[in-house]
Amino acid sequence: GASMIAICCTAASAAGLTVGFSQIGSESGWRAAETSVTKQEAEKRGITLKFADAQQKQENQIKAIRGFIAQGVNAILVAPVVATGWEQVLGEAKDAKIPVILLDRGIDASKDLYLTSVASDQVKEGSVAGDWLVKTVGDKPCRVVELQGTVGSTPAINRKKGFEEAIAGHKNISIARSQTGDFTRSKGKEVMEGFLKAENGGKNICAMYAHNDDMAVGAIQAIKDAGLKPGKDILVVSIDAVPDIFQAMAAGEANATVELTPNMAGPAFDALDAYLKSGKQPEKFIITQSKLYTPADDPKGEYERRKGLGY
Ligand code: GYE
Repeated sequence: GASMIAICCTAASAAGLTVGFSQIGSESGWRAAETSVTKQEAEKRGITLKFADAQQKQENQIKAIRGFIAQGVNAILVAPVVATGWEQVLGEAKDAKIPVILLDRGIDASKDLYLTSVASDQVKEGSVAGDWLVKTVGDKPCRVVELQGTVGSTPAINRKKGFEEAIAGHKNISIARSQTGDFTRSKGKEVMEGFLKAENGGKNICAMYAHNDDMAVGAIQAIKDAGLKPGKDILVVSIDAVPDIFQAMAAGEANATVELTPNMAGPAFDALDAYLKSGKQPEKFIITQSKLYTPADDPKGEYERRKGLGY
């Protein structure tokens, strides 16, 4: 009722707000960019951002959220490292009447535990990657190796699902091996080394699908170390569109990436501002766009353009 609106809307506009941000870590170039863009977006709006890096551990995220609640922040942003285990701590934020906004990953919990979630359609990202491979290989047999993201994270689950849906109708394309590289370059390289050894030095591998560009960049190094040409002997398709994948594309070492904007915080802060000012309930899921890039899309220009975007 009106009194509720009155209570919720006494808060000033975004300026003067204090927002806690529980960030997963900096496992990838994309996440480092998300962090710098979030800080820029807060600065632009006069928001005081309290930043906590969890070094990839959910228990550190939960601790950080409890700290934000104790400090009485106006709102909490969280990029949830995995999909499960959030009910308790988000229930505490709800009891404290502190709105929570999810960034770039989802959770398996009741939607009334968060104001909104700003993320890409990760199933679509996987199917855009799969569709590209289907179009590229035609009916040629193609054994694929897959580098999965962090086990139990929504991007890893959904990007696998989307890719498998896209190749399902094409019996000539199959995923021969699949393992997590935890979204990092070093793990991506290490897991790819294992795939190459297991697949006749890589001669049996037609394509590598990585759930993010950082693992793909690590895998590209492993392919070169094995004496093969990434982008030619083994096709390389991944997701994020970070500058370094465009550098690889320009060198003919990568073939396709699906863009993921690092600016999740802009839409998040806008939704928060409208909610605090006028009690406006945002869409539960604010979906960012996914666009395919290949070497036909001026990779050198894309590299330069993105270098300035906080990467
Ligand atoms: O693709 C990857 C990061 O959660 C969608 O997390 C995000 C993913 C992104 O490690 O680079």
